[in-house]
Amino acid sequence: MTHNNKVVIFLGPPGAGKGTQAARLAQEQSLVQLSTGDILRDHVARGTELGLKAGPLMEAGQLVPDDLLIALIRDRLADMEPVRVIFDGFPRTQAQAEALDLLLEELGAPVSAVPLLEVPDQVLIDRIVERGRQAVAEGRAPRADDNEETARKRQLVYREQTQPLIDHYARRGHLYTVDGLGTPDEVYERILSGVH
Ligand code: B4P
Repeated sequence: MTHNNKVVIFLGPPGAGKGTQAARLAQEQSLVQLSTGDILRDHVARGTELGLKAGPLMEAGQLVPDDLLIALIRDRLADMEPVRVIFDGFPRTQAQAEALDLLLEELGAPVSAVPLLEVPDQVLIDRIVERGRQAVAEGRAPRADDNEETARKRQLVYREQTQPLIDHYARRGHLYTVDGLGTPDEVYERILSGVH
Protein backbone atom coordinates (compact mmCIF):
# COMPACT_ATOMS: atom_id res chain seq x y z
CA MET A 1 0.00 0.00 0.00
CA THR A 2 1.21 3.45 -0.85
CA HIS A 3 0.16 6.79 0.63
CA ASN A 4 0.21 8.34 -2.83
CA ASN A 5 -3.02 6.59 -3.83
CA LYS A 6 -5.99 8.70 -4.89
CA VAL A 7 -9.36 7.44 -6.07
CA VAL A 8 -12.03 9.83 -7.34
CA ILE A 9 -15.41 8.62 -8.58
CA PHE A 10 -17.55 10.97 -10.67
CA LEU A 11 -21.28 10.42 -10.30
CA GLY A 12 -24.04 12.14 -12.23
CA PRO A 13 -26.58 11.61 -14.99
CA PRO A 14 -25.67 11.24 -18.67
CA GLY A 15 -24.48 14.54 -20.08
CA ALA A 16 -23.77 16.07 -16.67
CA GLY A 17 -20.16 16.72 -17.68
CA LYS A 18 -18.40 13.82 -15.95
CA GLY A 19 -16.11 13.21 -18.92
CA THR A 20 -15.39 16.92 -19.39
CA GLN A 21 -14.44 17.49 -15.74
CA ALA A 22 -12.67 14.16 -15.22
CA ALA A 23 -10.32 14.83 -18.14
CA ARG A 24 -9.18 18.14 -16.62
CA LEU A 25 -8.81 16.82 -13.10
CA ALA A 26 -6.84 13.82 -14.40
CA GLN A 27 -4.43 16.08 -16.25
CA GLU A 28 -3.93 18.56 -13.43
CA GLN A 29 -3.53 16.00 -10.64
CA SER A 30 -1.66 13.26 -12.54
CA LEU A 31 -4.48 10.76 -12.29
CA VAL A 32 -5.47 8.09 -14.81
CA GLN A 33 -8.96 8.72 -16.21
CA LEU A 34 -10.94 5.53 -16.65
CA SER A 35 -13.97 6.45 -18.74
CA THR A 36 -15.91 3.25 -19.35
CA GLY A 37 -17.95 5.02 -22.06
CA ASP A 38 -14.76 5.94 -23.97
CA ILE A 39 -13.24 2.49 -23.47
CA LEU A 40 -16.43 0.82 -24.75
CA ARG A 41 -16.67 3.19 -27.75
CA ASP A 42 -13.09 2.26 -28.63
CA HIS A 43 -14.00 -1.44 -28.53
CA VAL A 44 -17.05 -0.78 -30.72
CA ALA A 45 -14.90 1.12 -33.25
CA ARG A 46 -12.35 -1.72 -33.36
CA GLY A 47 -15.06 -4.40 -33.63
CA THR A 48 -13.69 -6.46 -30.72
CA GLU A 49 -15.76 -9.20 -29.07
CA LEU A 50 -16.67 -6.77 -26.27
CA GLY A 51 -17.46 -4.04 -28.80
CA LEU A 52 -19.82 -6.32 -30.73
CA LYS A 53 -21.74 -7.05 -27.52
CA ALA A 54 -21.70 -3.47 -26.24
CA GLY A 55 -22.51 -1.57 -29.46
CA PRO A 56 -26.24 -2.38 -29.82
CA LEU A 57 -26.85 -1.88 -26.08
CA MET A 58 -25.17 1.52 -26.07
CA GLU A 59 -27.05 2.57 -29.17
CA ALA A 60 -30.30 1.69 -27.39
CA GLY A 61 -29.31 3.63 -24.25
CA GLN A 62 -29.05 0.42 -22.19
CA LEU A 63 -26.23 -0.59 -19.86
CA VAL A 64 -23.63 -3.15 -20.88
CA PRO A 65 -23.68 -6.27 -18.59
CA ASP A 66 -21.96 -5.90 -15.22
CA ASP A 67 -19.61 -8.88 -15.60
CA LEU A 68 -18.04 -7.37 -18.75
CA LEU A 69 -17.51 -3.97 -17.12
CA ILE A 70 -16.17 -5.40 -13.88
CA ALA A 71 -13.64 -7.56 -15.77
CA LEU A 72 -12.58 -4.53 -17.78
CA ILE A 73 -11.97 -2.40 -14.69
CA ARG A 74 -10.20 -5.26 -12.87
CA ASP A 75 -7.80 -5.50 -15.80
CA ARG A 76 -7.09 -1.77 -15.87
CA LEU A 77 -6.34 -1.66 -12.13
CA ALA A 78 -4.24 -4.84 -12.10
CA ASP A 79 -0.76 -3.33 -12.34
CA MET A 80 -1.47 0.20 -11.22
CA GLU A 81 0.96 1.36 -8.53
CA PRO A 82 0.29 3.82 -7.03
CA VAL A 83 -3.46 3.70 -7.63
CA ARG A 84 -4.19 7.23 -8.85
CA VAL A 85 -7.40 7.05 -10.79
CA ILE A 86 -10.61 8.87 -11.71
CA PHE A 87 -13.61 6.71 -12.54
CA ASP A 88 -15.89 8.42 -15.03
CA GLY A 89 -18.99 6.36 -15.86
CA PHE A 90 -18.19 3.51 -13.48
CA PRO A 91 -19.75 2.21 -11.28
CA ARG A 92 -23.23 2.50 -12.76
CA THR A 93 -25.02 -0.28 -10.84
CA GLN A 94 -25.04 -1.64 -7.29
CA ALA A 95 -23.19 -4.78 -8.45
CA GLN A 96 -20.46 -2.65 -10.06
CA ALA A 97 -20.13 -0.53 -6.90
CA GLU A 98 -19.77 -3.60 -4.69
CA ALA A 99 -17.19 -5.14 -7.04
CA LEU A 100 -15.23 -1.88 -7.05
CA ASP A 101 -15.30 -1.72 -3.23
CA LEU A 102 -13.70 -5.18 -3.12
CA LEU A 103 -11.11 -4.39 -5.77
CA LEU A 104 -10.05 -1.18 -4.03
CA GLU A 105 -9.89 -2.97 -0.68
CA GLU A 106 -7.58 -5.62 -2.20
CA LEU A 107 -5.37 -2.83 -3.57
CA GLY A 108 -5.39 -0.89 -0.28
CA ALA A 109 -6.66 2.16 -2.15
CA PRO A 110 -9.69 3.69 -0.43
CA VAL A 111 -12.04 6.10 -2.20
CA SER A 112 -10.91 9.72 -1.70
CA ALA A 113 -13.86 11.70 -3.09
CA VAL A 114 -17.14 11.22 -4.96
CA PRO A 115 -18.33 14.42 -6.64
CA LEU A 116 -21.96 14.19 -7.76
CA LEU A 117 -22.72 16.55 -10.65
CA GLU A 118 -26.27 17.90 -10.55
CA VAL A 119 -27.88 19.31 -13.70
CA PRO A 120 -31.61 19.69 -14.50
CA ASP A 121 -33.02 16.99 -16.83
CA GLN A 122 -33.86 19.29 -19.75
CA VAL A 123 -30.39 20.87 -19.72
CA LEU A 124 -28.91 17.37 -19.91
CA ILE A 125 -30.99 16.54 -22.97
CA ASP A 126 -30.06 19.87 -24.60
CA ARG A 127 -26.33 19.26 -24.05
CA ILE A 128 -26.45 15.77 -25.51
CA VAL A 129 -28.50 16.84 -28.55
CA GLU A 130 -26.13 19.81 -29.04
CA ARG A 131 -23.08 17.51 -28.97
CA GLY A 132 -24.73 15.41 -31.71
CA ARG A 133 -25.47 18.53 -33.79
CA GLN A 134 -21.94 19.83 -33.31
CA ALA A 135 -20.44 16.58 -34.58
CA VAL A 136 -22.57 16.71 -37.74
CA ALA A 137 -21.71 20.39 -38.28
CA GLU A 138 -18.00 19.49 -38.09
CA GLY A 139 -18.39 16.61 -40.54
CA ARG A 140 -17.88 13.92 -37.87
CA ALA A 141 -20.20 11.02 -37.14
CA PRO A 142 -22.24 11.79 -34.01
CA ARG A 143 -22.22 9.31 -31.13
CA ALA A 144 -24.88 6.68 -31.77
CA ASP A 145 -26.61 7.59 -28.48
CA ASP A 146 -26.50 11.39 -28.85
CA ASN A 147 -30.10 11.99 -29.87
CA GLU A 148 -33.12 13.08 -27.85
CA GLU A 149 -34.93 9.73 -27.78
CA THR A 150 -31.90 7.76 -26.57
CA ALA A 151 -30.91 10.52 -24.15
CA ARG A 152 -34.31 10.23 -22.46
CA LYS A 153 -33.92 6.47 -22.28
CA ARG A 154 -30.46 6.92 -20.69
CA GLN A 155 -31.99 9.25 -18.10
CA LEU A 156 -34.50 6.57 -17.12
CA VAL A 157 -31.79 3.93 -16.86
CA TYR A 158 -29.74 6.34 -14.71
CA ARG A 159 -32.66 6.92 -12.35
CA GLU A 160 -33.38 3.22 -11.95
CA GLN A 161 -29.88 1.76 -11.81
CA THR A 162 -27.31 4.42 -10.98
CA GLN A 163 -29.07 6.91 -8.71
CA PRO A 164 -29.20 4.38 -5.83
CA LEU A 165 -25.38 4.56 -5.72
CA ILE A 166 -25.68 8.07 -4.31
CA ASP A 167 -26.76 6.48 -1.00
CA HIS A 168 -24.02 3.86 -1.25
CA TYR A 169 -21.32 6.56 -1.27
CA ALA A 170 -23.17 9.03 0.98
CA ARG A 171 -23.22 6.37 3.72
CA ARG A 172 -19.44 6.11 3.47
CA GLY A 173 -19.03 9.88 3.79
CA HIS A 174 -17.24 10.46 0.47
CA LEU A 175 -20.03 12.11 -1.49
CA TYR A 176 -20.47 15.83 -2.10
CA THR A 177 -22.84 17.50 -4.53
CA VAL A 178 -21.64 19.93 -7.18
CA ASP A 179 -23.84 22.33 -9.11
CA GLY A 180 -23.12 21.31 -12.72
CA LEU A 181 -24.61 24.46 -14.26
CA GLY A 182 -22.38 27.25 -15.48
CA THR A 183 -19.22 27.16 -17.55
CA PRO A 184 -16.89 24.13 -17.38
CA ASP A 185 -14.38 26.37 -15.52
CA GLU A 186 -16.94 27.32 -12.89
CA VAL A 187 -17.96 23.70 -12.37
CA TYR A 188 -14.30 22.66 -12.11
CA GLU A 189 -13.65 25.17 -9.30
CA ARG A 190 -16.58 23.72 -7.34
CA ILE A 191 -15.26 20.18 -7.81
CA LEU A 192 -11.80 21.17 -6.52
CA SER A 193 -13.29 22.27 -3.21
CA GLY A 194 -13.90 18.59 -2.35
CA VAL A 195 -10.83 16.86 -3.83
CA HIS A 196 -7.80 17.06 -1.54
P1 B4P B 1 -20.83 7.71 -21.16
O1 B4P B 1 -19.80 7.82 -22.20
O2 B4P B 1 -20.39 7.62 -19.73
O3 B4P B 1 -21.81 8.96 -21.45
P2 B4P B 1 -22.35 10.20 -20.64
O4 B4P B 1 -22.97 9.72 -19.36
O5 B4P B 1 -23.23 10.93 -21.60
O6 B4P B 1 -21.14 11.17 -20.38
P3 B4P B 1 -20.82 12.42 -19.42
O7 B4P B 1 -21.72 12.61 -18.25
O8 B4P B 1 -19.39 12.17 -19.15
O9 B4P B 1 -21.04 13.74 -20.26
P4 B4P B 1 -19.96 14.68 -20.99
O10 B4P B 1 -18.88 15.19 -20.12
O11 B4P B 1 -19.53 13.93 -22.19
O12 B4P B 1 -21.76 6.41 -21.42
C1 B4P B 1 -22.31 6.06 -22.69
C2 B4P B 1 -22.91 4.63 -22.67
O13 B4P B 1 -21.86 3.64 -22.43
C3 B4P B 1 -23.95 4.30 -21.60
O14 B4P B 1 -25.25 4.73 -21.95
C4 B4P B 1 -23.83 2.75 -21.51
O15 B4P B 1 -24.50 2.11 -22.59
C5 B4P B 1 -22.35 2.50 -21.68
N1 B4P B 1 -21.62 2.39 -20.40
C6 B4P B 1 -20.64 3.24 -19.99
N2 B4P B 1 -20.20 2.89 -18.76
C7 B4P B 1 -20.94 1.80 -18.37
C8 B4P B 1 -20.97 0.99 -17.19
N3 B4P B 1 -20.18 1.26 -16.15
N4 B4P B 1 -21.85 -0.03 -17.12
C9 B4P B 1 -22.66 -0.30 -18.16
N5 B4P B 1 -22.69 0.41 -19.30
C10 B4P B 1 -21.83 1.47 -19.42
O16 B4P B 1 -20.84 15.95 -21.36
C11 B4P B 1 -21.94 15.90 -22.22
C12 B4P B 1 -22.00 17.14 -23.10
O17 B4P B 1 -22.18 18.32 -22.32
C13 B4P B 1 -20.72 17.40 -23.91
O18 B4P B 1 -21.08 17.79 -25.20
C14 B4P B 1 -20.01 18.52 -23.18
O19 B4P B 1 -19.24 19.31 -24.04
C15 B4P B 1 -21.18 19.30 -22.63
N6 B4P B 1 -20.84 19.98 -21.39
C16 B4P B 1 -20.10 19.48 -20.36
N7 B4P B 1 -19.99 20.40 -19.36
C17 B4P B 1 -20.73 21.48 -19.77
C18 B4P B 1 -21.03 22.77 -19.16
N8 B4P B 1 -20.56 23.11 -17.93
N9 B4P B 1 -21.80 23.62 -19.86
C19 B4P B 1 -22.28 23.30 -21.09
N10 B4P B 1 -22.03 22.11 -21.71
C20 B4P B 1 -21.26 21.22 -21.05
